[in-house]
Amino acid sequence: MRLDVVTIFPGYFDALELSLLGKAKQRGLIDVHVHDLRDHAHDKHRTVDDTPAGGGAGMVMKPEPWGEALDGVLAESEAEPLIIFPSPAGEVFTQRMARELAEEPHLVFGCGRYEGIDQRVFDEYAARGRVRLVSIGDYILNGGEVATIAMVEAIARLVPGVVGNPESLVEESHEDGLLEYPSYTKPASWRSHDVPPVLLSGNHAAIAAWREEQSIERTRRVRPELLSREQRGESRARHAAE
Ligand code: 6GU
Repeated sequence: MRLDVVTIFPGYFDALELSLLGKAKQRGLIDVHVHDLRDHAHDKHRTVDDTPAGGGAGMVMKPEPWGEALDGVLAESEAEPLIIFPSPAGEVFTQRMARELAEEPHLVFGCGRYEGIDQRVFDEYAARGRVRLVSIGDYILNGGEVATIAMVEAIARLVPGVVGNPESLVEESHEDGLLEYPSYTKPASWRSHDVPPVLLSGNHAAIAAWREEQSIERTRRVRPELLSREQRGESRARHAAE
């Protein structure tokens, strides 16, 4: 999978050299190219922002550097890349979206700062190809860089070969729509907290049933909106009465 990132802070993406993703890069499973947007600003101060049309607070990213940077990335692409603009105004990133994006041969992330990017940049690339605005949740970050790192990590670990044991991918939180059950290791007793006896029983069916129950209970407590009506234990009659 090829990944291109356009940003005014390339240093954020040094984090992709670490751990599993760094190894995946070394092994050629993911090919990451980070581009400094300021290389496409040609005035003395390498300006990438300007005051908003119509007035108001903050600054808006100018279209010309974005156009030059993205044209360069697209010209080098052998696929039809999907361009993702991280934005709190976008659709919410989920494990389902990560699975979908892990199938793409080429993703381009355009990291905006300030109050955002001139709307014509989105319009231009949406007219020429595929563009998605994507948010990582309902809170505000200073720019798209941290959101991009989160998305790249979630997507890249689903690329075949990146995670050594693919079985470890299937039992995780969100893969089956539930939160993960609690995990334990040795010793069996630590500071008078015990590993639940069922996990030491050797009874694989009982262990699977306990984990399922723990997953549902945890989800009901923390994220009830993830459960279906049946899993929440609500009757049709109660819903009809609401
Ligand atoms: Cl993708 N960008 C910014 N700036 N803030 C966010 C976000 C993205 N997702 C959640 N908050």
